[in-house]
Formats: sequence, C-alpha cells, structure tokens
Amino acid sequence: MRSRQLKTSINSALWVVLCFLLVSCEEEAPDYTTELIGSYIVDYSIIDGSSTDYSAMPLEETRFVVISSSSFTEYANFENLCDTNSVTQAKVITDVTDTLIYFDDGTHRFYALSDDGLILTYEDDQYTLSYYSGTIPPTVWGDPSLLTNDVYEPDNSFVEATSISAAGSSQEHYQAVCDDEDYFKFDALGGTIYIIDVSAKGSPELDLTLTLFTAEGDTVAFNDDRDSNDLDPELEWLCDEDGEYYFVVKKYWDYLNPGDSTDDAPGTYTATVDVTKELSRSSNPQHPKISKAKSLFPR
Ligand SMILES: [Ca+2]
Ligand SMILES: [Ca+2]
Ligand SMILES: [Ca+2]
Repeated sequence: MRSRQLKTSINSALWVVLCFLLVSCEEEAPDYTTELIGSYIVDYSIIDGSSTDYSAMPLEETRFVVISSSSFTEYANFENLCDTNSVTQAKVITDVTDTLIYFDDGTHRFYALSDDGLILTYEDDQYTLSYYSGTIPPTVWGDPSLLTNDVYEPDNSFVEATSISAAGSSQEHYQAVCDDEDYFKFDALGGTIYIIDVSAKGSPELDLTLTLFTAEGDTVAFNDDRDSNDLDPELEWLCDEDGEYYFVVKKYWDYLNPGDSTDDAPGTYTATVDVTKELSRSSNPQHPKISKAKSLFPR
C-alpha cells in the first residue's frame, strides 16, 4: 500500500516538474518582436549599389523608421518637403523570427540587432539604423524656421539675415530642403561697385538664384545664372546710396514655385561680397531640373 502511495506521489511530482519545465520553456522563448520595437534614425543605406551617408545630413533630410508590435513605418522628408505627408511606407508585421521580419504584403527583411540599433537587409540593399529618442517626424519637417542645415540658420527672413563683410571674405552655407531661404545683409557705400558672388561648384546639381534688396525690402537686382554655362548667380551692382542692403539665396525652383519643394536638390555653396573682382555677365537662361529621391524601401 505504502509502495503504491509512494509511486503515485512520485508520478504527481514528475508531472509537476514536467509542467513546470514546459511553462519555463515557453517563458524562455524569445519575443523577437519586442526586441525590435523602437524608433530609429537612418544612418546609412545602400540601395541598388548606391550608398548614402544620412548621418552627415541635416535633420531635415534624414529618414526614420518606427517599429511597433504590428507595424513598420518609414518616414522620409523628400516627397513633400516640410509638408505633413512624410510617411513613405507603412507595412503590417505578421511574424518576426530571430533573423526575419515578415509583412502582410508577402515581403520580408532580414535584420540584425546591434548595440546602437538595427541593420536591415533585403537582397543587396542594406540599411543601418540607430535608436532615436526625438520626435518622429521631427518638428523641423513642418516648420522651416527650425532648419538646422548650416551654422547660419535660422536665416529665412530679413530680420534673421546673416551679416557678411563686403571685403571679400567668403561664407559657406547650405541650401536645404523645405524651401530653405538664406538671407544676408551688408553695408554698402554710394558710388561703389559691389560684386556679389554665389558659387555652388561643390554641388553641381544645385541651381541657385540671387536677389538684392534695399533695407526697405525693395528689389534692386536679380540673377539666376551668371552665363549660359554656369548655373551660379552673380551680381555686379553700383550702389547709389550709403546704407544696409540685403540679399537672399534661393534654389531656382523655390524662386519659381514658392511653397513647392518637390523639385530641388540641396547642397553647399559659398557667398562672397567684394568690390574688386572682375565680372563677365550675360543672359539668364532657365535650366529645368527635377530631382526625386528614391524610397528607402522601394519594393
Ligand atoms: Ca541654409
Ligand atoms: Ca535658411
Ligand atoms: Ca541659377
């Protein structure tokens, strides 16, 4: 009798241990989805063999990915620059394994977690993401007054204009997305010829314009291209009266279509105001140019 009771007790104990082990095994199964949940900023991408270093770009031009338990959302500020429509791709997550994220459209991404964030791959494309704690999309995407593309920002108005010497020293600026406008001001003497030079030689796709104003905001002169072979603007200007003068540098399409930023390439340029340079001027031909960025996850 005792033996039967002992056997029953042992069996019960074994069942308890077995159940405990089963529950333990279930609890120890990794929740891969949870590991991926987070907000990320894109540092680097390789798409169709073309590399892009987003970490070197101002905040208004980089991209973000937000992963929740059920969705994968990409944000890019290129299709409607500084508009609210910044979600370029939203996918529903159906499953996550230790290496793969599956979506309801039948596509998938390989992933690998790193100390800093996440690496996503699909065929030969690769995206390196870092954890990001800021607001997505960034506030600047809806407010050009918050642009951060160069050290002179914000300079999108007369009152925020950057002072520049008329003695020939150069300033390096950046023309960004979001209808960036860069205002300058300088003191000029009546009877003096000034040369205002805007050069984007390091950014060959950047097509700039230059408009000169009085301190009252009246337009004095405008130039788009200094000649038929050079998209950079330049003005030779005889100052009539002592005073403070302003000029603004804008991308050609921003000048032509204010508020529509779907068509301009950003880039760096230098601005110089001088009284001594020689200048050769000619006509202002138009140079239509449409630039569209590719989606981060085109497939
Ligand atoms: Ca700027
Ligand atoms: Ca600006
Ligand atoms: Ca131009």
